[in-house]
Formats: sequence, C-alpha cells, structure tokens
Amino acid sequence: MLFSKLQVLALGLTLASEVTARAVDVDTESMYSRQQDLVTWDDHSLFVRGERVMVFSGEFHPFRLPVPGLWLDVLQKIKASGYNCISIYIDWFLLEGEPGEFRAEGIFDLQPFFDAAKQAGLYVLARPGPYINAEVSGGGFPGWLSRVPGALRTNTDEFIGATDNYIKEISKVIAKNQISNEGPVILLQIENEYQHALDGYDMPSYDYWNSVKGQFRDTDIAVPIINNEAHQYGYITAHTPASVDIYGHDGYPLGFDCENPQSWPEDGLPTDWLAINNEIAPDTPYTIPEFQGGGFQHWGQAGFANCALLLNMEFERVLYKNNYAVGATIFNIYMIYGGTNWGNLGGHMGFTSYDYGAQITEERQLWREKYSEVKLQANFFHVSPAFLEADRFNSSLQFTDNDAITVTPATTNSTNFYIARHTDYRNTESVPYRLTVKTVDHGEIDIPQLGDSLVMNRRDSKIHVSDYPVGDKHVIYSSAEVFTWKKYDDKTILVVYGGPDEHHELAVANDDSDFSILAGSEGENISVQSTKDDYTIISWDISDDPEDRKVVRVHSDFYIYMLNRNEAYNFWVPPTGAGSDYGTSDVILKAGYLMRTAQVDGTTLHLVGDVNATTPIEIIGGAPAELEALTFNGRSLQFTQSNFGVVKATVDFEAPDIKLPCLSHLQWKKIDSLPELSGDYDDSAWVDANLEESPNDRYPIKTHVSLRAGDYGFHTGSVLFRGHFTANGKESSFEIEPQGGSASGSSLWLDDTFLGSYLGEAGVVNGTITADIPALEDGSEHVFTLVMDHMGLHDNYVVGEDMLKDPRGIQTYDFPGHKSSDIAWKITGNLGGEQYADKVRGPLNEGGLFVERQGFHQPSAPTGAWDEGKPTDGMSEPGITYYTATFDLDISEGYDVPLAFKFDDDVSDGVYRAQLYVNGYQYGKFVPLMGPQYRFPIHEGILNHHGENTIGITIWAQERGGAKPKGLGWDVSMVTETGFGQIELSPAPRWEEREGAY
Ligand code: IPT
Repeated sequence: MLFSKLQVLALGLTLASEVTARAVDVDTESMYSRQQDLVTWDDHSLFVRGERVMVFSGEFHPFRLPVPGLWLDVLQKIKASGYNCISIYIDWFLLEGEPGEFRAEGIFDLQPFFDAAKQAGLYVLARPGPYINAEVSGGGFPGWLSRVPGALRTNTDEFIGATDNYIKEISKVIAKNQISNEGPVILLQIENEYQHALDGYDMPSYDYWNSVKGQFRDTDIAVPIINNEAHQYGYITAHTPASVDIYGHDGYPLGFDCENPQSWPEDGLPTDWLAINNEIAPDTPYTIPEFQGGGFQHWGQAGFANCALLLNMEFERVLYKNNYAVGATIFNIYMIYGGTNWGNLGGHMGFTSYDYGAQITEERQLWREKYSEVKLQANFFHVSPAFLEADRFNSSLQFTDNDAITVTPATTNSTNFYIARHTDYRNTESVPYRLTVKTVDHGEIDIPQLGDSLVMNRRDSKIHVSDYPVGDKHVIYSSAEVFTWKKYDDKTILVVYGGPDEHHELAVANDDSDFSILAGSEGENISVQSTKDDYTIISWDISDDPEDRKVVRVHSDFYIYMLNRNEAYNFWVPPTGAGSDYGTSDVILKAGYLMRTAQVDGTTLHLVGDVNATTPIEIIGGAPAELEALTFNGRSLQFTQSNFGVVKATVDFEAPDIKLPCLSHLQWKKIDSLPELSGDYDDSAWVDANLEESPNDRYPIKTHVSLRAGDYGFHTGSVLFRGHFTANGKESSFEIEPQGGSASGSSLWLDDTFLGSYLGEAGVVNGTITADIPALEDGSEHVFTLVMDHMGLHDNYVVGEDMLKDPRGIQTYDFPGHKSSDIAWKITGNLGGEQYADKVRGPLNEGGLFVERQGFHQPSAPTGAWDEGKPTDGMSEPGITYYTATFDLDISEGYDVPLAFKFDDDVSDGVYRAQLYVNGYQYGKFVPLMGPQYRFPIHEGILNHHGENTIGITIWAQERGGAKPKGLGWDVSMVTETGFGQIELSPAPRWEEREGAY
C-alpha cells in the first residue's frame, strides 16, 4: 500500500476494494535500457546520427484536427517557420473508450501523421501519457478509470494493469516510427508533470514512474525517455536509480490571465533556471518539454484573441531568448497549433476552441506576428551551430554601460553570443545602451563605434554576436540579429535584421576589394568605414518604413542584407519538400504569406506556397545561376535575373468568388429531441440505475443507488435520467443537484410539466433545481425527466485527489414525503455507453439526446416525415429541438477558404444551449450565457468544400418561455491561394438505422 488506511480516511476517500502495490525491481533501469546510438546527448545538446541538433519543437495534437488530410498542411507551416521537430500528445481516452479495445483507425490512425511529419521534415517527440492533462476530458484518462479502485497514477496492480493494453498498443505504433526504423520519432516523454500529490501520498512515487517506464521499455521503444516536471524540482533526478534519460521541466511564466493582455507579472521572467539546472541536471541537455506558446481559456473567460495579445511576439522575444540564454537546446513550444475540442474531447473547464492564441490559428492561418517572429528565431539556430556548444553563464550588467540592460553571454573559444534584454523585463521604454563584445583578433570592442548607442525599444531582447562564422567569411561582431546565411559557389549571403528606429553595427575583416552599397544612402542612413585595425564597420539606421533595407557587398562576393524586422518577416528559407530532410533548402527568398517548399531541378526552380495578395517574389540566393524556368504552385512565372543572381517575379492573386448558401433559406427540418416528455414514452431499454454501491471510490454516494453516469459507462455529451415513482398525494416540492462539470446546465420535468432549469455558471460544477410539485393523486404513477449537460471529465493533475473520479450525474435529491428509494431511476447517455455506436467518430462525439442516440445528427437522417422549421424560428417552450439541413458548397479549387458558423450571443429571447453538428461531427458547443465562444470554425475535410454537407443543431431552450436564437450565419476568414493541393475528406458515415436505439 502506498498510503495507510488512516491517511485515506483523513482524505475522505473510501476504498472499494483492497488495492495492491506493484513490486518494483530496483534494477528496472538496467533491465529495460535499450542500446541505441542514433539519438545521443551530452550536457549541451542532443545528437541525431552523431550530429548536434537544436531540437526546436512545437506542440500539435493530431486529435484536435480530425482531418488527416490537413495534417501535412499544418506540419509544412511549422516546418516553413524553421522548426525541426513537433511534439504530440496522444489521448488515451479517444483510443480506448471501451476497456480492452484499442481502436486507432481512420481519423485516429497515427501512421499518416508520422508519415506527414517525415514528409515535412520534422522530428517527433512522442508524448503518449498515459496521463497527458492537456485540457482534455479526463486529462486523457478514459472515463472507465473512475471504476479502478485506489488512487490513479500510483503503482498499484489495478492502475498499472488498466494501462497495460494501451501502452502495449500505442508503443507498437510509436516504435514502428522511431528513427531506427527510418521514422521521425527521436524522443519519448512518458507521463506528464508527475510531481504534485496530496499529503499522504508524499512526493509522487518514482516506483510508479519506473513501472510506467518499464512498461514502455518492455516494448520496442528505444529512443531516449524524457520527463517534464511542472517546475524545476529535480525530484526525479534526485531519485535513485536514475529514472529518466534526459531531465526536462516546463514553464508558463506569464500565466493565463488573458483578460489583461498588456500586463506582465512582476516576477515572470525566470532568472534562476541556469543555476538550478546546473544543480539538478548537469549532464543532460537543457530541456524544456513545454514552454508557453499561448494560453488555455475557460468558459466565461476573455477568449483566445486576448491570449494571442498577452503571449505575443514581444513575449516570444523576451521569454524565448531568455531560454536560449540558459542553454535550452531541446525546446518545445506549447502550443504551436491548438486546434479544436470537437466532439466533447475537451475537459469540463474549456469550450470548443483550443486555439490557444498560438502562432498558427485554429483555422490554420499565419497572420499572427508571433508566427513570423519565431521564424526569425528558429532560422538563426539552423545556421549557428556554435550556439549549441556555447558555455552558459548567469546574466550580468558587465557587458553594457546601462544597468537598465542586462546581458547574458554564451561563449565558445571563438564565437560569442550576447543575449541582451531590459533588466526589468516588463519595461516598455526605449533604453539606449552600449555593448562590449570579446573578439579573438581585436580584443574587447565597445559598440557601436560609429554611433552613440544601440537601443532596446519596447519589450524586447536581442542576440548579438561576435566572431561569428558565415561560411568562410567572418563577422567580427553584429548588433543586428542573424536571420540566416548561406554560402553558394559564387557568393555568400548573410541576412540580418533589427527593429524599426534602431541603430546597428556589423564588422567584417578587410580584404583588398572594395565595398559597394547596393541599397541605402551612404552618409544618410548607412555608413561604411575601414578601421586602422583592419576591419570594416557597417553602421546603419533602420527607419520605420516596414520595407526598409540596406544591402552592402564586401569582399566582392559577400552580400549582407540588413532588413527592418518587418521586411525580414517576409523572408523564407524553405525546405526542399523532398521528404526526410530535417534541414532547409539553399534558397533564400522574399515572398509573402507562406513558402512551403523550394526545389531546384536542373535550371528550373519550383516554388510551392500560399498567397493572400498579389505577391512580389525576390530570390536572393539559391536559384540556379542560369535560371530557365520558375514555377509557383506548378504554373510558370515570368521572371528577371540580375547579374548578382537575384531573381524577381510576381505571383498574381485573384480573389475567388465565394458563394455561400444563405443559412436561413435552407430547407430546414426539425424534430423534437425530448420524446421522453410524452405520456406514452417507453424507457424500458434504458439502463436501470441500480448500483447500490458506486464502483467509483472517490467518496460514498449520497443516494440509495448510484446516479453517477460514469458508473454506468456514460462519460460524454448529455446525460438523461428518468425517475419513476408512485405519488402519495402529499408531494409539495422536489430538489435535485446535478453535477455536470463547469458551466453545465440541466432541466427538469415532471411527466410533461416543466419544473425548472439550472442555467449554469462558469467554473461551477454543480447546481440545484428546486421546484414546487403540483398536486398529485395518491397512487398515480409519475416520472421525472432530467437532462444534464455533461461538460467533460475533470483532469487528474494532483495524485491522490483523483479528480477524474469527480462524478458526473445526480449528487443528491430531496423529495419531502418520500424516501430516496421511492424513486426508481433509469439513465442514458450515448447509445451503448463505452460500447459506443460510432466507431468512426470515436467514443466521445455523441451524447445521450434522443437524436444522438438515434444517430440523426449524421448525414441522411430519415427526415421525410419531420416538420419544417429552422433554428432561428425559436421555441415557445422549454425543451430540445433538433434542426437539420443540407447544402452544397462549390468553393474554387486551389483556395483555402476557412469557414466558420457564427451564432448571435444575445439571449434576451430566452437562455439556450446549442450543439452544432457538421456531417455528423460535433463541432461546437455553444453556451451563450457563458461565452466566450460564439464563432465555430469548421475545418475543410469535415466540411466538404466541393459537394454536399449536412448541418445539424440541437437547441435546448432552458427557460419557461422557450428561446429564440437571434441569428446563425457564415463567417469567412482570410482567403489564400494555396499550393497545398486537394484535401481528402474525413470519413462521415451516413445515418443507418441503429440496432437497439431508443
Ligand atoms: C501543463 C500541462 O502539462 C499541459 O498538458 C497543459 O495542460 C498545459 O499545462 C496548459 O495548457 S501544466 C502547467 C500549466 C503547470
């Protein structure tokens, strides 16, 4: 036992049965370790096939984009901004909704994902849990774990046994895709932030950790295993035997207060990470498996647009560069693409969107400046191998003349990096400073030499360099930041950038040749001077013209581009697109919205990308010397090629003509989704709620039988209860407390009489409906019908709290004049419960409403005999009505046209809740009373842009007068012409009569 009975009682827990602890062999480590030499490490970085790599990774959850046909699209966008790795969580709940049945087919099949990662040229950090947190229902734990006795995430036979099947099966999938099998997987993280435990569980048990590790090592998984501590505790490295190959910790330093996006917390910048890491993990590369890339949001909060403001490009500059300063060389940004909590997969606190305010929007778009900012940073690492070898030091004031600026050096025997920032990281003032850099040949140099000072404008941080090699050229120092460089046969190109209204300086060794200023006005905004110390200084001012640039040629073949950062945003170093290429092509070009790939084929250059406007293209390096043909998305472009080899062309953009069917003019059909209210409704097929003890041991039931949905296998969507009783004529009131999770609501009827609703409250998991009961005749038979919105399960973050087991269902009820057992209860959720009906859309997509049980939310429902009526007609009484219609779309091929449905959030004509179905996928849970989401993006692939679609909406009017939704319409985001190609539709099975449906 991991805890004494006394402790358990003190925690208010009861044990359903004796729980057995699993014996752990202290030799676990040596037993399970696998020999592999493809992925190795030292204290500075990882090596892949013997080569040092910066693992620059972004988090993406394939399950939050249920269109495998779009995975490559997102991965190419990640790759195009310079990442070389992605991290993925895998959600156990979705793969083993039915205990013992691991189902990973169709949209849940990860093989196409691994293939796409490889094709895009991205390594994969696999994070299969079994616990993942991730704001998903149950934190990734299947609902049926609520019936496993004892504390979850502890080393009991019961818990470990419950994970065995999943770990065995998912390991096969991951192992097959390891680098040793020519796959992209280079790292595995198990469990998730496994540290926090209630008193009595002490520190989490590393016996448990070692068991999980053993389970994974028992399979063919051989890549290094990493962990992610929530904070730098070092518990795991302090544990003997060493429990992890590479130690990592997470960081979300700005927190999640997206209400106040301008305000950064006072002590948000970590300044002690290097020192702590040197203590707890001196021998492994500095690893941050999750660093804040945005923020989660809950019901009723500000929404993701605000998170994108809080966690914007300035946040990335200051906080990410602070991580590079401490030496983080395995670095994963959570999230780079958030996606969608479709089909009830989200935890109860969150709503449908999981946009996260990330670099790539939920609609797969790149217009947030933070996307471009990271592109500048990530590309720097591709061309700065010295950064991975540099020794790290604490930040200090010694390299600058202004103590409002702090500099952190990272040094090697030659190349040095100086990461400068405001001493008060929140400072928004412009601060001038001078910087002292070390050089091998010229000693210490105080820069700028040809100007008064450098400047740090607003919230910012800069990586200055000295003795920086550029092929066989040598930059003595540069205050401007390096974006990229390439050495070609006939020339070398270096691209540096700085912000508007900054002064910068860069120095190169002299040679006999002269320099030429190819862009910029000597003496006005740029000056070039040779020093007596035999080097040449280029000094320039950046204007606030977004396209400002200077270009200087030195050494006759060394071209230095000095760009306004906004101009640099439009530059790309695309991958070749050849697959299995984890680097980039040799092409450097200015384009527009997105460059996916660049491929040289003899004297032809093929570009693939997306444009949102007519876009000038300028290839400054990497085009064949005598270019004969240039194509963009397969069509040839007119071009010119200068004698410096610069190629110019224009991609014309023509906006497509988008015709969307007017939603209010569709032939809507409707059906009552609460037939339960009619007098002759037969609920004999429903499950009897007859468990006198709950298999969920979190706390004892307070009713005579368990009315916990999970005890009967219902974990998702709406749950309905029917309570039959014989009246004694003395009834006067009834009170009931449903618990559906945060923002849940419920409605109660007696026979066909509406008794009342609990409308819900954000952050509150249960509510009470108190109702007067009309006079009932002694001996007459009656039934209560309760509909409860199940918002998803709690996560299970703190070991011992076992919040996954926080039940959903009826907590208590009080029926004065009756005993609890006078009511005989029936329950239903989704048809089949854990033996769910829709294997294609998975275990969580549908709930327990009549129309869902019947499968009518899918295409081709038998609507022939249904009435006509549309959602905005409104309902005059409380109840639930399902509306459905079909429409065709005919969006021009070759365009990415992100479409969303937008509700009106005005509930002045009655409070209601809605669920939105698109081709059978639940793609929106709209609770206007809570907010913030009222606009629901639908990914192409779920929506058929070139054919027929079925939309379905359940409207649950919660108030006595019914409800009238004020509007429902389309919303179109930015349209692009895309080189991605056709998108394969996700499977959308049609309605078929369901056996046993009730
Ligand atoms: C960290 C979790 O590991 C991750 O799964 C996700 O929930 C993330 O937070 C927030 O989106 S936990 C950290 C905030 C302490």
